[in-house]
Amino acid sequence: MATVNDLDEKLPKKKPEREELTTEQHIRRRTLKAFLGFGLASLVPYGVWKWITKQPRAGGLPKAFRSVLNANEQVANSYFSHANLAPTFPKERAAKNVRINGRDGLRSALDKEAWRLTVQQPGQKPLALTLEDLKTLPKQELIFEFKCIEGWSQIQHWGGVRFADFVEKYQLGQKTGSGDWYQHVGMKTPDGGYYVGIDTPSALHPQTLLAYEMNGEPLPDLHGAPLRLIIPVKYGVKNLKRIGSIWFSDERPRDFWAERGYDYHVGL
Ligand SMILES: Nc1nc2c(c(=O)[nH]1)N[C@H]1C(S)=C(S)[C@@H](COP(=O)(O)O)O[C@H]1N2
Ligand SMILES: [Mo]
Repeated sequence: MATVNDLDEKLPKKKPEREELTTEQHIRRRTLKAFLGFGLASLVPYGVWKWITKQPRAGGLPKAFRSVLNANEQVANSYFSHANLAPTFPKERAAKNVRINGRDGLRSALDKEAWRLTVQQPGQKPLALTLEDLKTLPKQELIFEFKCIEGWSQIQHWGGVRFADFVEKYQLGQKTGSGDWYQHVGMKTPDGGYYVGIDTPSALHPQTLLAYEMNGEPLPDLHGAPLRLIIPVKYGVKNLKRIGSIWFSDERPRDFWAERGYDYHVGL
């Protein structure tokens, strides 16, 4: 499914001399873009539409429309600055029967004792971490509305460690010397059957978790035991279950659903 974020690729490429456009011309382009965006938005399934229109407002427009206007990769990356937190809910609102969706990469058996989280980045010795290693970091709980691109959403309760804390503890993500951040984080299941690519700013968002608990209990297998990604600034597809390895790079990692026609960023 094409999403409104594809819009930029469909519009004529911006000319290098765009600095010389008058404000008037800029506004006209903006308006055209927004207009096309609304047109495309009308093609989304009703459930998704309802969800879009229910969203909190940002700058006078529902957030999803706002992101259509911001639909260029660079802006999208900085758009979810740390000030933009997904709404959270009291524990009692969290679903008891948590929906299961997607079993790619979960079909083979997994020996949880032997499981390790492998972590790689260029020029650094790979790490092989146990769940106990991760549990030495502060536990963070999050109750938020999980959203699947297929049109359903559910308030869910997750617990784990902040991705940002993990990165800090193991000194990951930044290049030796320059201190620049790698642009992307890749993740895949131990069998390689499911994989995602995340832009580093989204991975470092304070609500992004490496989760090992659901409703206060260890993760059930089909929800991604022993460790999964919970990333509220993205649709469900990016919330990889059963993480086997994580790597940092400037090359855009392969992404299971992007390879099947979905937008790469699927940001919210
Ligand atoms: N390994 C793996 N992770 C996955 C998927 C999958 O098929 N395999 N599906 C994704 C999709 S589309 C969604 S909506 C969420 C659903 O998570 P849940 O089953 O815990 O509800 O997991 C995501 N992570
Ligand atoms: Mo999904």
